[in-house]
Amino acid sequence: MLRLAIQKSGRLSEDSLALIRECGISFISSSYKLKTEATNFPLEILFLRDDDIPGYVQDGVADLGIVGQNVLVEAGYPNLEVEALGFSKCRLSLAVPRAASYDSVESLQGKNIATSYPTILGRYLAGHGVQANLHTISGSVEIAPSIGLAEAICDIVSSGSTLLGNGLREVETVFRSEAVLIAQPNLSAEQTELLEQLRFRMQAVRRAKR
Ligand code: PRT
Ligand code: ZN
Repeated sequence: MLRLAIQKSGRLSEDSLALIRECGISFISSSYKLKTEATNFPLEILFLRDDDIPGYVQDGVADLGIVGQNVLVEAGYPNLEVEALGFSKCRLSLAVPRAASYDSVESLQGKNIATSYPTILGRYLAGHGVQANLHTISGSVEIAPSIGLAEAICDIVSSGSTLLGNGLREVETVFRSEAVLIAQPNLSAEQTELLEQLRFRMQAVRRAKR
């Protein structure tokens, strides 16, 4: 038996459920349930907040998970990744107010930057020799410059319309992300065999879409 954790409700949920179904796995899902069991594969599905998924898989509470690489790497468990899934593609980018002067990442030296991704951003800035003051906030990062909290932000971008709507200009891509399948490090031989079956089916689903 394998326990797979997926996001309960959010941007990953629909595509995660669709992928499991496209792998030929049947289950009954209802929006209020926290877990469900597949009827034709030894799989239990847990519905969780995406931020909790890397930790649960690292600890073995869940055997597998589907989560964005941004959340996985920020949580500090990049080595749990076993398969890139090709959906929920986005990027973590630095942005500044449209009118602000900006030449390169060195322009951020000594500045205040608001983000929900202090680990990934801190590593990026250190790699460029830039020291900045990171303000970690968990949501509505894009309003930070207009309320005087920060001179720049670092947040997830997909179409770019949220930045535009808040008078911000995207200046650097810090990290590219997509949804990935993750697995706990201590699967039994039997579970590893099931994981390989699942990965084989996931790869076939992706190939069929190309
Ligand atoms: O409740 P829970 O904690 O489970 O969910 P959540 O609110 O933390 O996450 P959710 O559902 O918003 O996102 C889940 C994952 O989807 C993220 O971790 C990313 O891997 C991926 N993803 C893909 C995105 C986006 N695209 C995205 N556009 N996550 C967030 N956004 C937000 C972004 O934060 C910004 O506010 O959308 C806005 C920007 O979008 P554009 O299109 O205007 O650029
Ligand atoms: Zn979350």
